Amino acid sequence: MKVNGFELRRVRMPLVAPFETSFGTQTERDVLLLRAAGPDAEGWGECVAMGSPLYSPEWVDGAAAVIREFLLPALVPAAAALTGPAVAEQLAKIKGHPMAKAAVEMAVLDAELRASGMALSSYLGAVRTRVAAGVSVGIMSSIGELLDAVAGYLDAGYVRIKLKIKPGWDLQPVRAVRERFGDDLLLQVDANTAYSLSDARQLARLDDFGLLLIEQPLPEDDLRGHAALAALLRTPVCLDESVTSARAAADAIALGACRVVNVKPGRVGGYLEARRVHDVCSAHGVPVWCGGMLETGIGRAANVALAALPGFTLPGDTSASDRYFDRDITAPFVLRDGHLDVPSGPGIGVEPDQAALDSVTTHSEWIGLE
Ligand code: OSB
Ligand code: MG
Repeated sequence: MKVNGFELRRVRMPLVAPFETSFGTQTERDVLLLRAAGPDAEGWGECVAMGSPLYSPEWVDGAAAVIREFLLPALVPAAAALTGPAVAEQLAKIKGHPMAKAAVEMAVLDAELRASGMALSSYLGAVRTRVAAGVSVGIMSSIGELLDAVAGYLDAGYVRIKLKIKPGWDLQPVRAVRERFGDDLLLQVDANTAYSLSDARQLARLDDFGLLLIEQPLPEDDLRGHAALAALLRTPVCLDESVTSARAAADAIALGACRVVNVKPGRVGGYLEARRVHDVCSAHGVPVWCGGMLETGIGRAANVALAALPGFTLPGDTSASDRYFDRDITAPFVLRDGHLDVPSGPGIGVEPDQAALDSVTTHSEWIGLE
């Protein structure tokens, strides 16, 4: 499929409430969107890099720069006949920048699938038409505020709660949520690398609360530390930041560093590598779930398609649009009985609402592929 060029669009969307993690507080989502355009179809990609390099080394301005200066120019020789899988091949010689690469691949894959009339979910191998929705609940200024937020999400129908934790905000919020909502609540925690192995004794106290998992307690390059910690905990260790590829997932599993994996397509360089992470984990009997990066409806549509693969046996952080934004840039994803429907139209199956998109766009540029 021929691609003439890409529109890079920066959008700025206020979050419905501040989202605090161990690495910082976000009040808005500053997102980079890509539109691949060719004579046969156009397709959308969303870059999940955040405003600052606090979750991973990428950030949105840096992603825009690498896309403009290196990634799109590397596609030029293949622009007359591009496919989703060809994108990673063309970009392989450029080191790093998985989130930027993932956005480019997603836009091309979406265009290719729209041109051929196939849904991304079918292409990836989905086995479900709807996926169970969990929600990631930020660090709050008080336990009361946290309990009110969790109560609201449970009323809305979310089937699993993830609490963000950090040293000083761990046992107390977990205990409070367990006591208030009971032992049947599917509950897990995410530390975003905020602990060290010397915190093992404190983290082992979480074992009393029947958590589904503890996500990324230690730094991303500390697989041995996670393996040592996993041996000291009954709570399963899940990795997020550490799993940067299918190979990294295989290594982590072989080392005993995790029993569960959070799959984020941006973090691993795209939906095709995300499927390989899923495949490696499934081959080892390791359950996976789909993480989130506060995506707009564009990225959410693709995540929901991925989450419909057979190995995604745990509820993901694929929440409804209104958990993030007053107005999404696509038709909103809504919770029905605790689930989101997997889009069934061609490609990612959703379109941006032009008026909504224009109202949040802060910058747009066209990059032709000559
Ligand atoms: O660690 O999973 C994470 C959001 C931004 C960056 C990292 C993470 C998160 C979340 C929210 O937990 C997931 C979502 O609802 O999109
Ligand atoms: Mg995480």
